[in-house]
Formats: sequence, C-alpha cells, structure tokens
Amino acid sequence: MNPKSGFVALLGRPNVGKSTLLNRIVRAKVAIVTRKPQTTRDRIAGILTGTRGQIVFLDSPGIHKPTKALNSHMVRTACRIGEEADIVAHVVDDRPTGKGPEDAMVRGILEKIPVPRILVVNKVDRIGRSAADEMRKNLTRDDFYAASFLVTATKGEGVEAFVTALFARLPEGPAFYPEEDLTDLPMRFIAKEVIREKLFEGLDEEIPYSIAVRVDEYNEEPEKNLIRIRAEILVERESQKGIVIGKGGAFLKKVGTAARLELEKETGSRIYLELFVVVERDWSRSESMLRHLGYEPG
Ligand SMILES: Nc1nc2c(ncn2[C@@H]2O[C@H](COP(=O)(O)OP(=O)(O)OP(=O)(O)O)[C@@H](O)[C@H]2O)c(=O)[nH]1
Ligand SMILES: [Mg+2]
Repeated sequence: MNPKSGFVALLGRPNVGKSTLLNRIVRAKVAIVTRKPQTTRDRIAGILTGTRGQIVFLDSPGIHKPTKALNSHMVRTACRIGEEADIVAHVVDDRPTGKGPEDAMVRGILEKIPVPRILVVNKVDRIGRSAADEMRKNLTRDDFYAASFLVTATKGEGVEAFVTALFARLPEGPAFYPEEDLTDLPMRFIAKEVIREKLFEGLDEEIPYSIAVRVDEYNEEPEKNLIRIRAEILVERESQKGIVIGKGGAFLKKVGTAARLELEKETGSRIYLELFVVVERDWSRSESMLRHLGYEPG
C-alpha cells in the first residue's frame, strides 16, 4: 500500500492530556506537560513517520472561556488548528463531560469543523475501564464522532489502536516533512517552553498565568559544543517578581538548573543559561505585548 499522510488536531478542554498524548505518539518530548490547566499556548506539531506514512499531530491550547487577551489568543489558536486538520481528535478525561459551559464551547467549535471527529477518552488508568467505557457510550450516542478510543497517554495504552485508525482514515499522499523530523519547532522555541514548564511546575495560584518567557539570545557555538541562552521571564506584578526569584535567588536557580539539564539532554550540547525576571505590567491583557511575545492573534 502507498504511504498515507495528513494532519490530525488534538483538541479539548485544558488539562485532559493532549500534550501527553502527542509526546507519547511521537515518542519524544515535543510539548511541555504540567499538572496545571492552560499549559499549552501555541500550535505544537509532532510528526510521526513510518512505513504506513506520515501523520502531523497538532497539539493545541485547551479550549476554555477566555478572560484575558492571552486566553482569547489561545482559544483562537485552537480553532485555527482544527481548521487545518484532516481529522480532529477530541480528547476528554475523567472529569464529567457534556454539561459545563466549557463543554458547550468545545462542542460548538467541533461542530463547525467539517472533518471527521474522533473521541479519545484519556486517563483510563484513573477512570477505570468499565467507567471509561460507560463514558464513551454516553458521549457517542449520536453520530457526532466517527469513532472512539480509550487510552492512557501516560502509559501508552490504547494509543497504537488510535493511531492505526487514523492511518486507515487518511488518504494516500506524500510526507510533508523529512522522516527524521519530530517537530517543525525551532530549538529556540523549545528552550522557551522548557523554561516555562519548570516555572509552571514550581509556582502556585495565578502566577503561572502571569508568566511568559522570551528568549533574547540563542547562540550556538559548535566548536565549543555550547549553546548560550539568555531568556527573560515576564511577570505582571512586582510581588510576583520576588516569588519567581525566590529567597536568595533560590527558586530562579532551581528553574535554571532543571531547564539547563533538560535542554542539555535534548540538544547533546552544553548549555549556558541566563535567566532574568522583568515586570511587564498586565502583559497578558495587551494585544501588542502578545504579538511581541510571539503569540500571534488569530
Ligand atoms: N493519570 C493520568 N494522568 C494523565 C494522563 N495523561 C495526562 N495526564 C496528566 O494530566 C495532566 C495534564 O496533562 P497535559 O498533557 O499537560 O494536558 P493538556 O491537555 O495538554 O493541557 P493544556 O495544555 O493545559 O490544555 C498532567 O499532570 C499529566 O501528567 C493519563 O493517561 N493518566
Ligand atoms: Mg497541553
């Protein structure tokens, strides 16, 4: 059989495990994952290439009610990703699905996308198989979804069956990217995301949502097997700056070390990482600041 190819969007509410599923499928850490909702803010492509062909999976920001310009950007990005796809996978988890305002919003967005929809019930390890199956039955009573799958993204269970079904539905076609590529994102972007991940994991309350990372300098020095990265961490208030720096600089140092170790593993280079914290008042409410930070309005 000739190779297949196509784009598959992973859409759904925040925190359901879209990024975890993407990483599991491509067997690499392409997207950052944290315990906190609204982690992903951009279109993250993960490319799976094999004898069956090539699927470009598009991870997306979780769909939620926007409160600030950043959130509107995230939801618009998710909608655009849906419009790009040949198939949309709607990922849900163990939280009650179907009644809340976010679910209505997701449903409204999915309804407008004129491609086959596949339901993916994730976190079956937490839900339990029979309850997950019950959930799947309830959500697939009508013909809204062309197919449905139960998966545990963290362990990979059920993922191969899902991928096989996607290849079966996609048309024959050429690969879009070279077979060794796992993503179309530059390392500079990944560096920014890894720093943001370490910040998200260590910070509570609203602070993660007031954080953006801007890489000002990314210089490779191959003769020294070294990459120099200088990044600014934006916060919205002076009080947040103190928290991000931590007592005697302890938190910032911890973030820097964790990010550096991960990036060294990823690149195979030594990393020299400098982090600075700057206050940019209400950046997450400002369209021009969003543009400046690379969050392009849709
Ligand atoms: N128990 C369990 N936890 C999971 C599974 N998949 C993801 N998680 C956890 O769920 C949390 C959110 O995962 P993400 O992959 O960041 O979720 P997301 O849908 O990309 O979230 P946003 O980017 O915020 O929209 C993380 O703590 C994951 O470890 C799973 O199969 N089982
Ligand atoms: Mg995500």
